[in-house]
Amino acid sequence: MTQATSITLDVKGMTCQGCVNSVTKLVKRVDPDAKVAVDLPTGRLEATTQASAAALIEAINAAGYQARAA
Ligand SMILES: [Cu+2]
Repeated sequence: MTQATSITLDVKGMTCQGCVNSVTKLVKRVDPDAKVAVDLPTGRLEATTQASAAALIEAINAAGYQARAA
């Protein structure tokens, strides 16, 4: 088991709470145990997770948002 780390991403393309929920679900699909906090105005996503930043970015971008390491 790898240790959970804190990952911060900048996510563009989120416009409403529905987007926040969608992005949160995308992260949890990669790691069901992830703790996710999204700030909609800044697009800042913070996750405590065993997943890699690259895996989260790939999942989020595949859904049509633009994520990158903050
Ligand atoms: Cu939305």
